[in-house]
Amino acid sequence: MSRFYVTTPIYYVNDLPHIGHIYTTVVADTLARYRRLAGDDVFFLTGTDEHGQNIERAAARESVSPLQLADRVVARYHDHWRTFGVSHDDFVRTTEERHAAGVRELIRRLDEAGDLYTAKHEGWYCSPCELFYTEKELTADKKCPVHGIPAEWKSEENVFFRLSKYEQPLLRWIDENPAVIQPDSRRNEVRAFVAQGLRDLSVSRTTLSWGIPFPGRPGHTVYVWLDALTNYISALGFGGADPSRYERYWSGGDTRLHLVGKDILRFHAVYWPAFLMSAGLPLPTTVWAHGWWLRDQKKMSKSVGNVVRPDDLVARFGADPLRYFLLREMVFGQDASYSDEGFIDRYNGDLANDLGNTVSRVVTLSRGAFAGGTPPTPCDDNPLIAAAAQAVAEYRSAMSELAFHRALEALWRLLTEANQYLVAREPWKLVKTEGPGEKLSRILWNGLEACRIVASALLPFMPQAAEKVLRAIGVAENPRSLEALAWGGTPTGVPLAEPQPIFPRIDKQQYLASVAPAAAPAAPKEGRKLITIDQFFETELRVATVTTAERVPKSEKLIKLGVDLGSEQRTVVAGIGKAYEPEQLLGRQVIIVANLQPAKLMGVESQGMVLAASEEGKPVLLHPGSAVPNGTQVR
Ligand code: ME8
Repeated sequence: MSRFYVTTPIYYVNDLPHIGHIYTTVVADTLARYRRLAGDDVFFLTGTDEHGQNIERAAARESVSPLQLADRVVARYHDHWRTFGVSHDDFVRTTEERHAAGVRELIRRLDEAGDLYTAKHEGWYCSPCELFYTEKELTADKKCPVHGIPAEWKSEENVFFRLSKYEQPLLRWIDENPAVIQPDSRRNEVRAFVAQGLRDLSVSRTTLSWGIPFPGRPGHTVYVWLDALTNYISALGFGGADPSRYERYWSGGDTRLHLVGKDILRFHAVYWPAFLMSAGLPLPTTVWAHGWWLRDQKKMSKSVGNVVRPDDLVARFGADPLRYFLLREMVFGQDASYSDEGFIDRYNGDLANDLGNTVSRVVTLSRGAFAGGTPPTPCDDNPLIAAAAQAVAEYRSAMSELAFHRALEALWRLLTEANQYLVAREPWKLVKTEGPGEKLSRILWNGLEACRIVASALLPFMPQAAEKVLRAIGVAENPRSLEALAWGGTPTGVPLAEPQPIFPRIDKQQYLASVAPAAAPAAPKEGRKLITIDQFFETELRVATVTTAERVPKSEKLIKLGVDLGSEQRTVVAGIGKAYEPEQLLGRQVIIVANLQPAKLMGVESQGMVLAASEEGKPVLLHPGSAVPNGTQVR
């Protein structure tokens, strides 16, 4: 049994997950589920990166402590991973003591190896990267090459790690283990970066308080990347009282796989292995860098407002179609683009039609012909057997290369073959001409069997939907091993329920219209349209105090507010959930449009509207400059 350790990056808590974060986690989950089916001893780790200046600043902006901010965001991560069926074995937070213990032990070893020294450090610093750049690495106008914002000049006394000492060992490691950095193009990039010469790395900060105190260097805090990277072993108990998991999955493991986005490859393929070399610990066996998720071919960015969050998609389709889309659409090593049209086409084409319809067609035919159940006679001699064996072989080889899109393509080829097989044999005619005999039984059983193999192989990709397919075709329990992919497992003569659409087809035009951003109001042709004061006074604006606030389920934007208008209590739904947390709103005074016709928003009736200024799409609530009685009119 092979010991297989797989990790995602730990996510910063100054942002909520978008499809880029979800992608890495879904890849790790699919792989973990697959390797468990393959019989491996799997450990799958994810978590959150909670220290650093950016998080300190984000918390200060919201007037909460960094830990309060982190707790809130971590709760959202847990919700997301539950929704997405993510089967991680552990979730590490860098604010946990077990993590700090691991960091202290790693630093002790770096120090013992003579690889730490103190010196003055000056340079151009990008705070979102938490990294010093050389002048050459900055753009011509001294901006960060990643974020495009001006770098800050910083000068401070730091602890340095002798990274330069590991230049040759790193080159040897890369050359002797050609598969250690994937894909090859990225390995070449990393190799070239190391070969051009490595400068020692500053691994402490004196200007940062929100971090782990640097052992033995009062006033210094551990550099966030040295802190963060250590999660991969601290979570396993390295440096703690019980290192058994560390011994099982890291020092004694067979595969130590880090999945990362291409932007953080250097940290994982240069700094992290150098720290481990210095500490005398085993190195990762693979660092796998994926490409970038774009939206409509453009970089996603909060300021542009085009970041794809999963909430609306999940509320409408469930999590599995998004898991499928992400894994089917991104070709390993390349960037991929999300578009609403691309998503709905995959959903309707691959899931509703190819998978859903094939399953419901054979189930309906079997029920009709064989007393509401699966056919009585199986079949071990037909062209689908070879097609299935080939699809499974391709699937397995693609999975071992982490080529998820190819694994899915192989399964979809089998679905196509099964459909062609059924169309050529016309069981719907046969049932009328020959009745439910052995021939019909074999044909329909073969159709079900192809669906069973596809659904079993899809369990790692779409755990919930694949299980539904298996139940729909009469398989009572999920397979526990890849042996289920061999021909012959569909039970004969078991009852089949009436098929329910697993992926109900969605009208594409209606869907695209429903997700399109509201058209901007047409600009008046001649000048601005002016209203009279009487027209303005038709709008009744009043001051109210928020008494209750909760998120509307399944919506990222909507918050349901109970407000006190002095003479009455009302419920108002406000689209401010991306900018405010419910608990921040309690006790606040707000301005309400009090004579608006009630409207239902995601099933909740809103009796008014809360006024907010819109700063690049981000709502900022309006309130009176000093407290006034509830119900006071605004004019
Ligand atoms: O980098 N497409 O955390 P993070 C694909 N805390 N992947 C994307 C993406 C996109 N549009 N945007 C982000 C950190 N990612 C550190 C990691 S690990 C010791 C510390 C990926 O929350 C990004 O490439 O900013 C990275 O792999 C991951 O999301 C976490 O990003």
